[in-house]
Amino acid sequence: MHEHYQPREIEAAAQSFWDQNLSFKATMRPGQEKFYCLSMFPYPSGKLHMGHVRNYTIGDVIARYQRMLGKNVLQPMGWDAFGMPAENAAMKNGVAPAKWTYENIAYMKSQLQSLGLAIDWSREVTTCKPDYYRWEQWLFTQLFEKGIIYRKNGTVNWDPVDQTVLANEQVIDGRGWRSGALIEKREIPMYYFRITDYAEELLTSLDGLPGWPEQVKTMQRNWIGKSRGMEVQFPYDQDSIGAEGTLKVFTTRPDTLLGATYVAVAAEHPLATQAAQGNAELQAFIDECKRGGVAEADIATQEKKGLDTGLFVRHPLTDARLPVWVANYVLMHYGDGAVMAVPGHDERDFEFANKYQLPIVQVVDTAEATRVLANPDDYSPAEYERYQFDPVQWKDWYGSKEGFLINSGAYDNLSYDAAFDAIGADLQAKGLGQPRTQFRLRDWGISRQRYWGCPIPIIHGEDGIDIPVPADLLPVVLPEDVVPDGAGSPLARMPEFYETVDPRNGQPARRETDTMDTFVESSWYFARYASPNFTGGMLDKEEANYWLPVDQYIGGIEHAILHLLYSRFFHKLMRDQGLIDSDEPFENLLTQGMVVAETYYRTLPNGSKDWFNPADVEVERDAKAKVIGARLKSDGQPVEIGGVEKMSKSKNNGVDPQAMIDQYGADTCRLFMMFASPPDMSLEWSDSGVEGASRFLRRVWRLAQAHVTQGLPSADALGELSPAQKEVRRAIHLAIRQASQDIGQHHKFNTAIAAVMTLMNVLEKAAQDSDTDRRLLQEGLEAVTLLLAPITPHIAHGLWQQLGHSDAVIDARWPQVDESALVQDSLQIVIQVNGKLRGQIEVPADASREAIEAAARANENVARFTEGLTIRKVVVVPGKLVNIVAN
Ligand code: ANZ
Repeated sequence: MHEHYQPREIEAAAQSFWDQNLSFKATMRPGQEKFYCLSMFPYPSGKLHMGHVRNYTIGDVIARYQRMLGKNVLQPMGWDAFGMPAENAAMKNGVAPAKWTYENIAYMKSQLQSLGLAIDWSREVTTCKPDYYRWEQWLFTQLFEKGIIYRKNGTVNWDPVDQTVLANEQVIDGRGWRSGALIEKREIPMYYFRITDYAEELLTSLDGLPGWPEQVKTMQRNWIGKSRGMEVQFPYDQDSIGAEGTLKVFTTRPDTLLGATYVAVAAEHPLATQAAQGNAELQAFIDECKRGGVAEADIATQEKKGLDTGLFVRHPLTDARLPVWVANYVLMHYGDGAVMAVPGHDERDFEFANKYQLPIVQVVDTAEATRVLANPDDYSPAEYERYQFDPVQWKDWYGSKEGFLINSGAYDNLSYDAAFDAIGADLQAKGLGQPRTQFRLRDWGISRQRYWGCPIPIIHGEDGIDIPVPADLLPVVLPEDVVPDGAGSPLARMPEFYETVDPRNGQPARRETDTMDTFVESSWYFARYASPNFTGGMLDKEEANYWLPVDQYIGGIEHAILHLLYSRFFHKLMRDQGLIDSDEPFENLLTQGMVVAETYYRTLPNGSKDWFNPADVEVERDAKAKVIGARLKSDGQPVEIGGVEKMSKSKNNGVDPQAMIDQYGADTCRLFMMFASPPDMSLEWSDSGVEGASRFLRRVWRLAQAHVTQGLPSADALGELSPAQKEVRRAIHLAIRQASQDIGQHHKFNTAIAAVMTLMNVLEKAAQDSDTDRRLLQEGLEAVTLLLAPITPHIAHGLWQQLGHSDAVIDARWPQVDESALVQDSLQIVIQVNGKLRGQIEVPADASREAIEAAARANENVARFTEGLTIRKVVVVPGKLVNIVAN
């Protein structure tokens, strides 16, 4: 054993031991409890960043800990390998996306391996390989035949110069990111997953996931967005529209029907199209709306704009004539693409009505409104005015269902629920309305007009029929030697790819050249890990049912909505396909916090900021270690301190994990990450924190080394211990108890590590004279090794051997608390007189209240501070303190 801690050697030895012994190869072991621990797989972008390292370390610590609890652990890893960055890199460097991707994978895999993760690499899954995506294509064909996948027209961003479809993030201020051309909206045929069929189940089964953060479940619920409401029909005013018919709207507030003062339709709505004929101004406005972004968030915040169509509809209950407007805040693809506008109670309608001088009628009186408006004398005129007209005050009433109807004729004084039913019944009787539940969730369009993705397995017959590629002709292989040039999809220009024959009749036919959204691959990889090399189908059912669901899933909060929702959806699709029995993929979810670091910059003459990497900056501190300034190392000149931010390329504050691993070793890196903060909180990068972690490991090594070089103590029973020895043993078992609670119950690795540090302080000071002392130190060092084993597995591997064990520490059990070691013979108790600390006494641990009180009264300090006073009361808190109240 080296005298000094040498991580490079220790880590290489441990890793080669694990490799040679296939230590992390997982196999089904019926009868043993399984634990499937999964971290979200990386996109192979080039090299690992600190967020990856944190994610995979957290997962690894949990996996190793669960193994020490005796479970059969599976921890796999793979690559989310399709995606746009590979195409962008290809265009920049002239390298095929496949080559770039495979090279990145090779490098990042070596980085992951250097971290010493307990991964079963025999299960590695790479989504851009045909042996993976062929099953995705197979599932696609099955779902297409079932009608769960269908084709319809969808709107895309079309770049007229590059002649290509752009992703939303490639459109900047309405222009193509490369060409700068104004983007047009185009309708093209695309394939959709009918996820809306599963909306209700995706919502309700969230209730069966107690192991998920509440916040994530709320985000999913909001995304699915279930609204109970009514479909209301407004009959056409025949004079203006010139035809019979009704305008359908969806509303969640039928109780406000009498407050509807106009109706608004989306730019794409048929009534808008009709009105625009011969109305150039309206047509221009409609075109402008259509050009706008498709993102809902933009629509919610943009300035409300509209135009009167000159058409009217009739109010379904009062027969009043209501004008039809085209408004930019009405979405064509939500509800019926039209709204009944109630400016008295809907914020958007209110803003719009104010702008265009449309009538505003209040029909629900909330308690506050009632109070203010009914007692004008209690309020200043200004206040009273505000309550009537200030949008901020109105806002409190918008959306509020707490109130009673007013200005609603026969419905006056009804509550929300009563009005919903009464108005609903009257509408139904007239055939002009019915209750409807509506989801915000849309079907999932998965067609992408890109090259580097999984080909959609459809053949277009000459008769216009879509034929799913038969199973025996799968996979449809994506050619890998293509370098895209940014001008449209290369596949659409490759006859050798798209020319094929119709499987029904052998006639010439054309293959679909779109590829799938890369979210599809990441929606089922967790299931493929159960049987990654299975060639008989998508999943080996026995393996899948043994390993799934995932017991612990770990990843970034940025995936809280789409990835998790799609994975849950796919799990249910696979279940309904008979591939798997469970309903949900992830039993427990841990969303890790961000990795953040200080930022530094200088402002350039043009006002923009030039960001400097923390590694290139020297921080100046005052005597109290407070940061007072920073200078660039290269020129010694000051830089501004920009505050702590998420590590990112744009702020140039990323720290390369590889440099840290190379300098300090993987264990230091892992220890720092786990010690600096609990996994769900953000972690601030700090050089001194890394130094501290390294120092601690050196201390552990040094103490063990000193112990071992004296020869290991005998393994005899400890026998009778002195009070000091009892204290050492108590410290050992306190640390075990603390670490077990912290890790087991709350994933609080940071406080578990703190407990080990406390124990180390005790062990370093403990006597090492007698054989019993040395046997105690052995017990203490074994505890330190075992408690650190999930976190710093390499040093633990080495220490365990040095401490005389022939088995590997990965096969050791998590240490057990010896309750008897926690029992104290005597306790230190604090004495207060009138709340002020006046002394300490030592009493037997089992002393009665009376005995403790007597000992306290007998204390000489107590006598001094109570001299001349009368003791009124003595409060005894057993095990802690005695407070003597005297005056
Ligand atoms: C009248 C009303 C009065 C409304 C009121 C709200 C408050 P959620 O809950 O998200 O489902 N709406 C309906 N279709 C729309 C569309 N295509 N584009 C924009 N807005 C639309 O929202 C349902 C409400 O959103 C509906 O209820 C409708 O406005 C509006 F005090 O009808 B409401």
